[in-house]
Amino acid sequence: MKELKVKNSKISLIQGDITDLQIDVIVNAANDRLILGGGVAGAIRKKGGPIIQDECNKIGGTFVGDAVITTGGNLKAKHVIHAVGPRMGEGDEDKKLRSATVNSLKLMDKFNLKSIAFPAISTGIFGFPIKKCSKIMIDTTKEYLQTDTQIEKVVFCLYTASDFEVFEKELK
Ligand code: AR6
Repeated sequence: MKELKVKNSKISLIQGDITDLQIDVIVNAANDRLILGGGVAGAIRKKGGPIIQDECNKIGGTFVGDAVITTGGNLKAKHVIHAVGPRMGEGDEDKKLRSATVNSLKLMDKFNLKSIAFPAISTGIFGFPIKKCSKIMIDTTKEYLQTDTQIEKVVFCLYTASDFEVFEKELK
């Protein structure tokens, strides 16, 4: 299944590069210092331009499990939400991944934004297992969309075909 309706919203899956999406918000798999390194962050830095890192520097950093918002710079997306996922091995990883997902969705409602695309947070450089990530991120999103939200669309954008399959199985 590539799409699931939850109350008034929709969850969908797509395979590809998240920085190519035309959507209100794309999510960066960030670190707590908000320094854009490799992976998704590197792609955002390259395509979005230096203004995104500049705004991150002004914010300065945040805790693991939190999320902050900046402009999308030159990206097609209007904004980037920087969600700080856990590094595998630091402890309390599941709770922190759930929190990074919820706090991103809360920012959407705070700023009255309608559509958001997430990567598989923490599953690259930070080493979190993809299957567990798919369960945590999808369950958390379903629960959030059951509440009183004005988010219309949540996309999970998976980079590889195998990661896409894992999310597809979990959404069923
Ligand atoms: N579009 C969609 N997904 C992607 C893309 C892309 N362009 N590029 C990679 N992925 P990662 P993390 C997938 O490493 O593990 C950085 O240095 C990738 O295959 O981006 O949370 C930051 O600055 C993987 O499944 O994020 C942090 O310090 C997923 O996105 C740190 O890495 C997340 O991989 C964050 O590590």
